[in-house]
Amino acid sequence: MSERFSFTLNATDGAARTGVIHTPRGDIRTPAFMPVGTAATVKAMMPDSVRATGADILLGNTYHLMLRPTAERIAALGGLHRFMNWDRPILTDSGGFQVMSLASLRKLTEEGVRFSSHIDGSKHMLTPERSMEIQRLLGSDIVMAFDECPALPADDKRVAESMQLSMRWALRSREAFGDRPGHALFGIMQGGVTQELREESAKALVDIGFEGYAIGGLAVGEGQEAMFGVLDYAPGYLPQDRPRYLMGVGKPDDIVGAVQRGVDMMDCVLPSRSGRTGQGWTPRGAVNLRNARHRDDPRPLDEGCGCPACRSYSRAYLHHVVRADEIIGSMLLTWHNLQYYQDLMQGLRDAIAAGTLDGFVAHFHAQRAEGDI
Ligand code: PRF
Ligand code: ZN
Repeated sequence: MSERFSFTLNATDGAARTGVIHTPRGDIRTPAFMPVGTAATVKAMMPDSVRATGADILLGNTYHLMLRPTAERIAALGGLHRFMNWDRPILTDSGGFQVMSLASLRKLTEEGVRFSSHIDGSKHMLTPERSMEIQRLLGSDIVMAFDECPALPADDKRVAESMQLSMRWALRSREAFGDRPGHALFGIMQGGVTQELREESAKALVDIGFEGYAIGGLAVGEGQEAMFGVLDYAPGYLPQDRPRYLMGVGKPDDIVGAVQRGVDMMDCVLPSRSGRTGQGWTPRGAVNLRNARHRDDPRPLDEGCGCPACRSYSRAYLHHVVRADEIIGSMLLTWHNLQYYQDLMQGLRDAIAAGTLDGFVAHFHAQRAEGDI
């Protein structure tokens, strides 16, 4: 087992890439989808089950874990991997983005963000230095720089000032992170949908130097067309030999479009969260299992899927347990959705390796156009 963090690029197809991120806790095959385990659990899933879907890495959240059960408590109990019984790589987000969407009474200064907890109203401060400390206490393998992400649309001045603040915080994150062999620090590009700001942000990050680079500030209300517009140029500003992570994306068609444009890693709550509301994702699109049309349907959700929900249960059963609010409904649909996402990533990796990504993407869109049957 290599004790260092490194990235090997194995093949490209157009702008798309496939490779492997090596970490002391195991390899991450790219393009990779990271299931979200915000509160030290991928909701409704056991860790072995998450692994069985093909996930190589999970995402955890500084913001949630610092509030409950606290980073210090997790550290005293042996770190996040041991605490949640997941021994493979974990990437942790740095907290700023979640503070802006969840906390109240936020006050943003050069120093950091002061805020009140959404759980009990208690007051806290996050700075680049404190975020690095929390992510170290958690034992995160891939640590994210502390940044600020403005909601779009926002005027250019606000987006520029926010990006420049994030770049000063990126430098402070790098300095506070220190030298930690086997652990990686990723910088986060900001700049909204403005090409000059994206370029300026990328240059600032590359000057500082990171083990990987995230594209932040997208999927925040700008729409897919505008997001793809940014992804047509933004990955090109980043070093070829480092992983690129698109934060908080997305729907299956967002993922396919991002991979086509050179993104290596993504995360999203969608497969797990929508599984808990009765939605199942298949090659033919999203299926709402609450719908009465499934009531007498003996067929599986997706004939081509090997997950427990599809191998052993009918649409009629899934409809019943979702309607009855039974816990197994969330369990089965979360498993299925994570399986669908991981199968999609495997398909993308194989197609890039074979040089057949265009054909794969054409088939992906054709199947969705047919709709659920
Ligand atoms: N920054 C951080 N986390 C994030 C984002 C960001 O811009 C996004 C934007 N889609 C999701 N999660 N730190
Ligand atoms: Zn399935």
